[in-house]
Amino acid sequence: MIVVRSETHRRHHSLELDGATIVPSWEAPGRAEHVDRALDEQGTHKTIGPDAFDAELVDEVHDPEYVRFLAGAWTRWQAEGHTAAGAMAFGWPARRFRHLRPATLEAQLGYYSFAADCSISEGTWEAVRDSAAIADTAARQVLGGASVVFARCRPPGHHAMKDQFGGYCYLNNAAIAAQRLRSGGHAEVAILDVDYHHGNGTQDIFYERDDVRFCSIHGDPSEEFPYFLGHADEHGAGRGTGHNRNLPLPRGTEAETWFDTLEQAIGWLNDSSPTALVVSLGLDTFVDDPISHFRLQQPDFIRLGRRLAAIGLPTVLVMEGGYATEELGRNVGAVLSGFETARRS
Ligand code: SP5
Ligand code: ZN
Repeated sequence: MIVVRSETHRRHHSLELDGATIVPSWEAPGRAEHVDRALDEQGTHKTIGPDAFDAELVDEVHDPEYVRFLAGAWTRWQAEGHTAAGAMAFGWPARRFRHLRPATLEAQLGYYSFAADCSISEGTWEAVRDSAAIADTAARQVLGGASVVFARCRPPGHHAMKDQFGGYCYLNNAAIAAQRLRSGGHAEVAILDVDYHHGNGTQDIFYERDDVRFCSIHGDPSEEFPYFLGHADEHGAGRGTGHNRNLPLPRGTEAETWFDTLEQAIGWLNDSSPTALVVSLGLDTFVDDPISHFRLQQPDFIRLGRRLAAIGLPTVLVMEGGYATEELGRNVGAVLSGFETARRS
């Protein structure tokens, strides 16, 4: 399988709130390092680096002002005289506040984010930019004729809204891949999100569009992050009505129920006859994930890879979450080898 990756992610060290304490994020460089090592050991992959970041493409799925905000945030944070090692919001335009964009970087952090689980510091933008370019490059490889490509993105992307970061995500890598497939000629693209958390950002970006259909299987937002989006009654709006589907499941869900739900998701995505597939591949459904509560085991990831391959579409696999860092490499490797075995036969 073609794997797209880069080392720039190492410059991104995020912090997150844990109760009232700031701690190093679960979303740490070691995640990608374990994945890269495991895939190198498998030895069956062709590794390439990302093409240049395409700002025009990214502006089709994100607010250009937001992208500019991300790109300049660290410099502005320092210019405003802050000495903290990471920039993070502490005030948001919650109920009955006005949604006007404030002037300072400190205040704009709240305007352009929805959670205090990720920060911006030196190197964050470079990592975010490369991660987006990795997803774009993977989609271009598929447009060039590859049957499946793995985009080893870090930081992840599916929580990133049109103009808000959060959930360890800044730019929406899966949305960027889907947009590239659209502009490369695929009339209808399907996005399947199997991360433990709802892909609120991807849903937001395509909610009023009928050319990219989105389905997410995730922990019920009534008890899981991102809490305020991801319910079963969110079907899309305007032209996009009927093109969004959420399949929330309770904490403790076992593989059997999860794979039954996967069948529903795939059946629904196929209803509109898409010609290309983007998978938001979160591995935090793993039984030993430290922040998640589904119960998939390593062999289940082989099964997942086989099932994704059987959909039979040109596919971009985009890495999202997964915080059992030691096992993450083997779990990603399981999906990829399951996929390849099925597609060869
Ligand atoms: C891409 C992705 O998987 N993002 C997930 C972001 C979740 N961030 C909030 C997590 C809060 C979990 N708190 C767990 C505390 C365990 N002691
Ligand atoms: Zn997740």
